[in-house]
Amino acid sequence: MRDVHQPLLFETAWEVANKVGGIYTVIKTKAPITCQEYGNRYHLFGPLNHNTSDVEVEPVESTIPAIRESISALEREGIRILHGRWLIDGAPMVILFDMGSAAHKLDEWKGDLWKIAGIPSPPHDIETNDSIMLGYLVAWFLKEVLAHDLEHAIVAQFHEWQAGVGAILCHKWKIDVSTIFTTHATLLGRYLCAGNVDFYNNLKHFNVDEEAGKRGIYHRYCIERAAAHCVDVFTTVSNITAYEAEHLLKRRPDGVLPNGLNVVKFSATHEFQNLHAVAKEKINNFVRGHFHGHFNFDLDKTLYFFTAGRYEFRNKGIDMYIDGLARLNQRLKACNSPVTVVAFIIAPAKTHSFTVETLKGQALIKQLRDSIDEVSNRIGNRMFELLSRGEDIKVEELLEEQDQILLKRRALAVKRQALPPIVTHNMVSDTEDPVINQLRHHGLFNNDEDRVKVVFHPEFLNANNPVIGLDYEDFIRGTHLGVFPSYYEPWGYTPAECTVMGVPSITTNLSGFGCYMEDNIERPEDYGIYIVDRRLKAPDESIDQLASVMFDFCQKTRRQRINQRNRTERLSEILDWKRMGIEYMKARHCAIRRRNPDAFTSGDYFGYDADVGKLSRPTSIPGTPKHPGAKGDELDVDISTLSISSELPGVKSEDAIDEEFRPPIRLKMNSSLN
Ligand code: G6P
Ligand code: 1S3
Repeated sequence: MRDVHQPLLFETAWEVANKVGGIYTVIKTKAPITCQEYGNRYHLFGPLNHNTSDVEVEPVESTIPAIRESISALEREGIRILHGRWLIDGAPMVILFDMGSAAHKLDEWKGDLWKIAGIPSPPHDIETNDSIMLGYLVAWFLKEVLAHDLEHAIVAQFHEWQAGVGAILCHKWKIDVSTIFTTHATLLGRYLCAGNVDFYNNLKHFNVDEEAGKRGIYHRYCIERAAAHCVDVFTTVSNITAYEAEHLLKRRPDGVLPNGLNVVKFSATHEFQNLHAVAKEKINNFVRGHFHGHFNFDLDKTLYFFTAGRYEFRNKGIDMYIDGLARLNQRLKACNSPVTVVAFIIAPAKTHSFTVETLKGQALIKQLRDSIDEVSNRIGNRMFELLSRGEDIKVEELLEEQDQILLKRRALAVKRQALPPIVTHNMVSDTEDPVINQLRHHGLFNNDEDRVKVVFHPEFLNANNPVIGLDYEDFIRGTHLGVFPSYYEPWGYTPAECTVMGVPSITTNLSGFGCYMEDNIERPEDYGIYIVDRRLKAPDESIDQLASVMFDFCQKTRRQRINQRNRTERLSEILDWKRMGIEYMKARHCAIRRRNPDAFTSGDYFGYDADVGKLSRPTSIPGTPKHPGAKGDELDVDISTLSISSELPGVKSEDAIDEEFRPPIRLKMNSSLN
């Protein structure tokens, strides 16, 4: 019998060493704890994409004979494989398949998939073709490993529908591996929500085949649904997606594997506050250039809000963010607020390049800064000369005429009539762009009297960007509030990333992250996690709630903001993979047990301590301590004892396993969601 206590673990995802979206973050940030648990028994399967793997993966030969032999077996059939160390924390081993080298098998495999699973695949859907090739290569490889390693049990986890074919084949080919399929969203859910559908109220009633057919994704949907049904353990990333999967994929997930982050703690507690100040100064520089000619607001009283992510206008709540900003603008204007909000929207769209106006703004402000530095230098030298000779300084003579002219020219150059642009790039289709149209609809044009200014940056950030020269992480640090009022968000890494960097954020009770925080913290808002109700409120009310949260945030003093950032940052411990990873362990144990029931006795340890309840309010609630000497905002519970409530089986006796499913999640929904 194979050793079930020291199994080999293989995880498959399209995003292994290949960044597309959130799953890359899951796999990458989870690697350290999985490597710690499995050591060299852990491997990741993915596609070989030279653009990324050439810089992210160091080719090395495997030290494990069964892996080497399996690689050779596939290579003998013409498959090109890169085995190497992924150069990230934990340095896991990856096995990347060159899809091109398997193309000669594609037709045979497509026919086979139809024959054994009844899953069709149209000829020109490249993504589906790739997922079929990945699935067949992974299943083939696993068969080889089993043939060459007779010692270890194997657990294979498949992420998202693109990896689903491998799960289906493990079942159909009766490969002796314990399988887990984890979906990070459902295809239908994403498509339905992006349209104007009252999704959550109708979840139980959709004719899923018909809806998938109407959207041209029936074959992909078949892969996803079959994978969910073929595995030993089916999981999603949040309760809300579990509910969705139950109705759209027709299998209730066995458990929820919430997403964690690899939390890096600074040795000095206040280091992250210093980093905020440094990054904010860089954003200030951008703002000076971008708003030149209309820079009539005080940066000391300016707050930076942002939303960021995949450009899914409705799903990611960009529509609601803009609606909320419009109301915030009215309210700040109505009360003559001294505060200005610069609201960023960072979501990649099709663009040609930066606009000349955007580049010019940064160039002008740099020129002004350089000229001032030159002139100050000359003045300094003059003063030094005079004083070293014991002469007096006549202040009015320090600035020479040519320098006065230079500075006047620079000052004239930064004047302009046109308003500061609302978008930094030339869009491929400006007139049809939903963000720009919504900004136009609300008249958010960066007028001088507006208290809310907007900047749409339709490209992800990086430090080499000539306009906002900051990596995404540094940019987040420099902001004051992340705003993510998503309608469809299985988890939502963006507010979680804000949290671990001590930046407060707004999320919704339709996002996995928001629900998780609501479930685990008594008053999330005290920790800088604001949750807008998009379930029970009509859209207009939700927008009002969002605008109120933003308005109230604008009333905070600097001291209160600093205090709140401290609390937010402390929450990072509950988002750490060290805690979240436990759910992955449970899922793996459960899969192994289901496949190998005879290998366990009832006393075998798989348990984790039961749920100990919610994180209570911080002791310094609300806001800044008002009295000198008031107690700080330490947590009054030991958060290391916190555990999420998961009904994943695996902790009870074998008999109980199948009864231990999570009870159906019943969301209370308002009927007027749209
Ligand atoms: C951090 C820095 C402080 C700075 C503050 C600004 O806490 O350590 O030196 O004053 O950020 O906070 P604000 O919310 O106004 O950007
Ligand atoms: C999905 O990526 P998305 O942004 O398309 O997976 C992410 C990782 O699990 C999750 O955070 C997100 O909500 C999903 O939507």
